[in-house]
Amino acid sequence: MSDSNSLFLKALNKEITKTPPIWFMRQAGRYMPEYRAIRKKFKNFLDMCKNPDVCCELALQPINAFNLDSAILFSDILTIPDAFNLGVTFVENEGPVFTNPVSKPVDVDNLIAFNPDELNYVYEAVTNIKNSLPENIPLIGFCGSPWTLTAYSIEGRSSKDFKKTIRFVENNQESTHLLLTKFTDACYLYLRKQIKAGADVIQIFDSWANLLDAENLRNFSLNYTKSLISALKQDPLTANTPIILFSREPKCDEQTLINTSADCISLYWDMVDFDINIARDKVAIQGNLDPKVLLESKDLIKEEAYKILDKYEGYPGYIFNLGHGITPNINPDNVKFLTDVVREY
Ligand code: 1CP
Repeated sequence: MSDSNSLFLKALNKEITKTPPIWFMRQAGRYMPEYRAIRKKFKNFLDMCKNPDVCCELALQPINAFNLDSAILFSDILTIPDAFNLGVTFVENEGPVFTNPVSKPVDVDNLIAFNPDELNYVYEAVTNIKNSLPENIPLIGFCGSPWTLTAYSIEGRSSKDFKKTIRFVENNQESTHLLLTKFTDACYLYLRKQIKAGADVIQIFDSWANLLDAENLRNFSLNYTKSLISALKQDPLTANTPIILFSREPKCDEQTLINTSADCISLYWDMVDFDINIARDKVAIQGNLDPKVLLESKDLIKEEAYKILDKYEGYPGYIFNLGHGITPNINPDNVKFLTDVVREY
């Protein structure tokens, strides 16, 4: 795909665009009636992710409904722990539950070797989606950051504070580093295959970066994300694929995020003090409307969207997005309205 045809690729290339490209984190999901209609045919969410034709249909739903500037692969970040045989299931109203989590250091030693071909269903979905999209709409592939995958794999479920994970990390630093290394290697092989299958852009979700203090953030999260990005940038097959890093409320400064060598930083909704003058000409910026705004009136949605648009106006490489994913309680009409507001700004 040539950059000239895609607003999104232009912005990732740090160009000023006439109107900011727009897509939404979790743009496919339970808030859409057409998603729920398909979802109810599957008991287990992961079974749905393992069906490439269904993933293709789901990834296209928001493109057809809102005419967005990018599609994102329909899958989940927990496909990698699933391929490590940690027994990932999704429990109704509870989220992910691992039947076989990492509980002690020996569990890390005994992990099976990651075989990227176990996730062929993901690469097939990528190819199907890519073949179904208009030529000028790029496709984002993704993975969880090594740290975020580690947190779920130790905790065995979602949690507000990931206490079990924090305790494990404090008591077993060496094993934690080994687990992070295994996930970093797996992410590299996984993303490489997504790109080979047709992904135009990669987003790395460090959704639990907020659990770590400044020193641990560097040790357990950013260093591994940086190695992952570096491996992709050194590989001729993946070197030119732009990488977006979403890091939730990291306890670090702007330059530290820029130093990961990501091409774009995706800002969490409350990262309002992030200084774009430090980031200018170094990275593109994506974000960061508070998703809760989409629960409000149209007037308020417009007002809040304009605050964001005013703030980033003229920034070389700005992509409009939410500061976290769309939640199931959001009305799709408001998503359509917001898209129009951004386009007409
Ligand atoms: O039952 C259902 O319908 C499941 C809901 C759902 C969906 C639609 C889950 C379960 N995952 C997904 C898809 C998904 N997940 C996508 C593709 C859809 C799109 O973006 O259009 C992506 C990119 C993800 C990424 C993902 N999964 C993240 C990172 C983004 C973020 O929100 O920070 C995380 C943390 C997950 C884990 C996950 N998957 C699903 C749940 C309920 C959770 C746990 C969230 C938590 O711990 O609170």
